[in-house]
Amino acid sequence: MESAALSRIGLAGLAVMGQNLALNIAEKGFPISVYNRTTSKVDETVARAADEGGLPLFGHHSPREFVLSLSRPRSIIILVKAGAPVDQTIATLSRFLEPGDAIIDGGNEWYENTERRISEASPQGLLYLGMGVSGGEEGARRGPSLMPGGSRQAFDNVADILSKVAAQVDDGPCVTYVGPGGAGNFVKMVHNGIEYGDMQLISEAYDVLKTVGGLSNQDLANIFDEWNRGELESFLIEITADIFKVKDEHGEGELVDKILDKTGMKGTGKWTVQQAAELSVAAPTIAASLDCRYLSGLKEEREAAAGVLEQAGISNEALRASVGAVDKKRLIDDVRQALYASKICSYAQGMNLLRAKSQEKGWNLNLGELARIWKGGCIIRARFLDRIKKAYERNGSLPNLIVDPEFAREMAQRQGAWRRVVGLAIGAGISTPGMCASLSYFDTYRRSRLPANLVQAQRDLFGAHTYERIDRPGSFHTEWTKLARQSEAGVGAHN
Ligand code: NBP
Repeated sequence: MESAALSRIGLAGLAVMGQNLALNIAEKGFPISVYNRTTSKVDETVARAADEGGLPLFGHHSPREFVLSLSRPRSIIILVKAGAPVDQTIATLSRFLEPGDAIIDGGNEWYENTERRISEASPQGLLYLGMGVSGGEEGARRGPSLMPGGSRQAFDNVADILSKVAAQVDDGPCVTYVGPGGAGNFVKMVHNGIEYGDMQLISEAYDVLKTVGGLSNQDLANIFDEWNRGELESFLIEITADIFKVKDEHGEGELVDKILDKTGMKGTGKWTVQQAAELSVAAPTIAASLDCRYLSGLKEEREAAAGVLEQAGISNEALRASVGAVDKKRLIDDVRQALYASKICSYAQGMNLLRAKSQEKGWNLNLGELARIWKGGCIIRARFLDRIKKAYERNGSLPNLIVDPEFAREMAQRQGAWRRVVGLAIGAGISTPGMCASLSYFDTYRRSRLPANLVQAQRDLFGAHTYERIDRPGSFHTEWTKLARQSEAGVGAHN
């Protein structure tokens, strides 16, 4: 389309995400200019806009013309590969930008890169937003969840556009000003960490139902469809049901059984676990999902290990047989409950990681509002995010989702089923690291007395690290070895 007037917004980077988001913005009635380093993608996007009924989208091959085609103050969304390509794109465009103009990086960027770019942009008077975008190709085109953080002014300049472009749910568009600095990227990173956890937990539910319950792909498709009509209703459950239905075009059976069991990853899950460790926040379910991806990558080693251990007498069949026959109907219901309870623990970990970072950085993150903007558009969108939102609305300083009265009740109702599934899986030799990590997290968190007393005693014995007592104030050190020897010799401390 020929540009008659200046565009309201620009978008640079026209791969999968950029093209679709640009078409979405144009479709919502905001004239948009687009640019890409490789100009054929500009032409491709312009052609798509024409095909889709002549959307107000204007392509530019030159960065200068692209920038000058925007009304001021200018707002440019960048959707290129994270890292150096973002710096290169900023360098290309910023030569033509003027004070008050804004750059909005929509990539999966490391939050500290955004904070560096905010300070680099500010001497030129440029505003900067790091905006998490979730929902993949379909979300970008039909309505993503948007997590913008950084300059409040840059957000306000495009708030009307973002609100229309984002997914819409019952309580508004799936976008909010997340917070200053790299808050938007950090929130997107944790979203992805939670996504790793959800996917791992679903894969464990599948494994238990298939291996212990003997369910076929058709049964699994039906069950996941049914689950998607209840408390587990979510995008990931819905797509999982669909996956079980797809036949293999190259042979018998369903495609899912022909897929190599090696999971890929791009890094945001690893960052989430690294940040959890940095902030001393326990995130065992997310960490377990990351570990599982690493172990899945060792396909050849695992095959060799299976052989060695089978020779040593560990057989899958014998382990499976050791748990005996199961009541399928009950197993399916138990797994549903175990999945739900495990999910709550995983989200509790992610939310607590967000809160810890918010406190460290002074971001003032609103956890209930973040749960709300994840209700639509993004990969972890789910019915139960509304419950999380409400839990934080009831109590903004809730220390853990598990102790919200409603979630506490739900955990209590499901813990029997949850323990049965984990116990059964352990007995049958089916690894369920996510469900086990969630259950251990739950049991560790809810027990007022842990065996940490013994660890403190050990630390004091070998390192004189001292310990506190439960019955009197102060810090204490004991000559443990000397007293133990005296005790052995019958010369106890009280003699
Ligand atoms: P990619 O991450 O595959 O990046 C391709 C784009 O980066 C192309 O436009 C390419 O231009 C541009 N680019 C590269 Br590579 N190096 C460049 C450079 N040095 N200078 C200028 N441009 C450069 O695209 P994507 O999958 O659309 O993702 C974009 C961002 O959104 C990423 O940060 C990604 O992590 C994030 N994200 C992706 C998804 C998803 O589902 N794909 C979901 C959510 C977030 P060229 O055409 O000239 O090579």
